[in-house]
Amino acid sequence: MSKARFMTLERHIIEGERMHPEATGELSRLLSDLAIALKIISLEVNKAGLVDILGYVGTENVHGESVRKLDMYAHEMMFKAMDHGGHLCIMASEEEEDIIHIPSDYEIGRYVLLFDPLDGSSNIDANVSIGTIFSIYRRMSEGGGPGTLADCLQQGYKQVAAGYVVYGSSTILVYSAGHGVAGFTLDPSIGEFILSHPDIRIPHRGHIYSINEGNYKYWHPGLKRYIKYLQEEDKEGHPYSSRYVGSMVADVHRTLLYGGVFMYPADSRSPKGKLRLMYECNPVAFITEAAGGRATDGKQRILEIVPEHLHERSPIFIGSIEDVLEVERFLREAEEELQGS
Ligand code: AHM
Ligand code: MG
Repeated sequence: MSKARFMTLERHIIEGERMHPEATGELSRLLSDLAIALKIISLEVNKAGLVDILGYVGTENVHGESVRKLDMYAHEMMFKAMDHGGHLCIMASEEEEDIIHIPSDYEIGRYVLLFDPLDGSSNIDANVSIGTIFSIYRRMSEGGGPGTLADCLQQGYKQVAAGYVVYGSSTILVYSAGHGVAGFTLDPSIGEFILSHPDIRIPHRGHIYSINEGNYKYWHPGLKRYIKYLQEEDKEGHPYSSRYVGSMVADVHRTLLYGGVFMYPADSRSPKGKLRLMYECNPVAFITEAAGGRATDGKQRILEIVPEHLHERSPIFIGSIEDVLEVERFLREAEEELQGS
């Protein structure tokens, strides 16, 4: 019989808490509530091909993109699972323009939840992996009243915990409270997240790059040069392989496990890139750093960016420390050349 310990997400959280006698257990209860929402979304994502849930719902989200029904469903599930637990003072979602208050008949808590309910939603119809991303902060505002926009606009390094779920060939939840990163695979037969990746460490260097190369024409010259450099064959470990799912959660998850670099850069058409700082970049940067990796906007650490708007975007270069440092060097050197010319 296998000697492996059967560790559910619930038990893992409780055991983690025992190591911090000062912990009140509130964060654990918050995460348990969250896990319920994630299981419900996972179930619905798996059913998506069977029921009339695919297709555009006919409205646009705050970024002007078409919203699909499943996005809205995931958004509502997150809200419904989290509004009444008494742990949160405020929420914000990629699918909602304004901050989301806790209904007045429920208790107000000490934590702040930001989430992207369904990332990579353009991939839904093709059965390609999609995901949910979340980020938890402590409230900054004084008193026990409703949370504020300022509670949501905190720098990423202040996250208490962050995680993402990939709805892929199986459903996996990857989570960090800052010390180490653990992955839990959903066992659909018993409806439990089971610890499958106890201590995820990203390799210092990988051999995979991940970027939407269709945008090549619009890139910074340093980035063009870097990608060509990765494709050369006379360097050790080169040429790199190229992988791009087009769902950030899936691309970041692969990068965490295998190493390499995932990039969504700024370009001449999108000076701030595409991905959202608060819902996408910060949580994956928090997890990647906790796994020993690096995440920057090409110059600055993602987790130190001071946010100004709930839905602002940021370029991102994330993954193995040596790979991210290398792309930063290419960008810097090309920039210096441009300044000097
Ligand atoms: P979404 O939040 O609307 O799903 O968009 C975010 C997604 C990311 O998951 C992915 O990395 C990126 O968009 C892909 O963009 P592109 O199609 O421009 O390569
Ligand atoms: Mg998204």
